[in-house]
Amino acid sequence: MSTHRKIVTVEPENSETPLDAQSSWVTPNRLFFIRNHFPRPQIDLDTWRLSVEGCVRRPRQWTWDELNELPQRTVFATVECAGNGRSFLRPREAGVQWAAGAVGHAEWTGVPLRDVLEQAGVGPGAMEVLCQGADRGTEPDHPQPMHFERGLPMQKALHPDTLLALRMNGEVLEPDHGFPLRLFVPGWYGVASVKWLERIEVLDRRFGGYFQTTKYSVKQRRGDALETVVVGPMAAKSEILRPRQGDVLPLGANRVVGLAWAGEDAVARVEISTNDGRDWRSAELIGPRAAYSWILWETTWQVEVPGDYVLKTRAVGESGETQPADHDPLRGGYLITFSRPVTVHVEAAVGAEEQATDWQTLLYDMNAFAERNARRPLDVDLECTAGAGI
Ligand SMILES: Nc1nc2c(c(=O)[nH]1)N[C@H]1C(S)=C(S)[C@@H](COP(=O)(O)O)O[C@H]1N2
Ligand SMILES: [Mo]
Repeated sequence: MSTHRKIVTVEPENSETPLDAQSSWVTPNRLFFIRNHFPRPQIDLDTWRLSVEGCVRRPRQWTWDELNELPQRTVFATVECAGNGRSFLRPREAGVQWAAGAVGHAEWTGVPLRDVLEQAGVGPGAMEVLCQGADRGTEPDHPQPMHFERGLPMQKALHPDTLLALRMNGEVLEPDHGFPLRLFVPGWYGVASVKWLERIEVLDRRFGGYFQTTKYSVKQRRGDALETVVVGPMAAKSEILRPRQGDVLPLGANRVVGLAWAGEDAVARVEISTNDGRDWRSAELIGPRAAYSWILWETTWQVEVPGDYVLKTRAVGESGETQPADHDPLRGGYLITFSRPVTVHVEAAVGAEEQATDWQTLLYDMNAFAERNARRPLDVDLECTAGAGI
């Protein structure tokens, strides 16, 4: 079990959570995945300001101290990178080759974006809130330097849970997670949550920037035509944490444990198949079941016959949205939510004792793990595994 982030690319850092070490409801900050498009910007808090301008009656700036003094709100939410799981696609899609771990769950605390927009007085005709990070750079297909920036539709911008986040799991944001300030858009793919936020511009039009047109958009069929849709809300998805791909299991009772999330919704149920998707039954949901948040699930799988088995799961959100069986090619390298098979081998005589942990023991292990890891120093010695996953 690895307790380091796994490096996928070194410069800029893109690293993922080893999901086999993800054994608590909240992902410890030191294990939380990092997705950086450009080198991390140098920020001097003495001169840093958040400025709010554009279609507002009272454009103004806030210092970090001023933001910290405003009323704070806390939201628990899962964030997934829209490209998470890309390395499992065949044929391969261009982009960072994530395994399954570009996803995490944290407690986010900050000032509702709405409060700051209200102070600035949003003008009529406002359509999107352009959020600009301090980081800049180029992409192979965009040689002119640009900031990382995204336009957020007004309705989501004004939602009371959309935050100017100052803290993550109770700690001031780490540099790689956007210190001093990031936008946090619960239930949406990570790309919406702009890090190192320094400029907000209220627009009376849709923003057509690189990170929502050339990148982070998918195609959708509409009648006979294809339309381009900006990546926004997260789709329902589940992961099997144990057993792992290739595990050898004993005959009898085996526990299957995992995670599931459903974007802005709570998870309604998780279904599991142990015969490659032919038959499905419900797993048991464990712990808090809440909008935005992932949930742990488990089930006991009684196996009578030795052999190879293909396990699959599918999450169902409260709106009824279900994880698909296959990857829709129109999604390209994004929204990779198909039920990925986990193949295990069942044998008559492997240590049955060891495998049959009961739930109380697992919960104890998880809490102990979270305790040990929540407050470790942050200068983590990073492990280079070229994106190999769980
Ligand atoms: N300024 C800035 N914000 C950004 C990014 C970035 O490269 N620069 N990456 C985005 C993407 S694609 C994701 S998935 C999340 C990742 O957040 P994390 O690195 O804190 O996990 O940040 C988003 N916000
Ligand atoms: Mo992302």
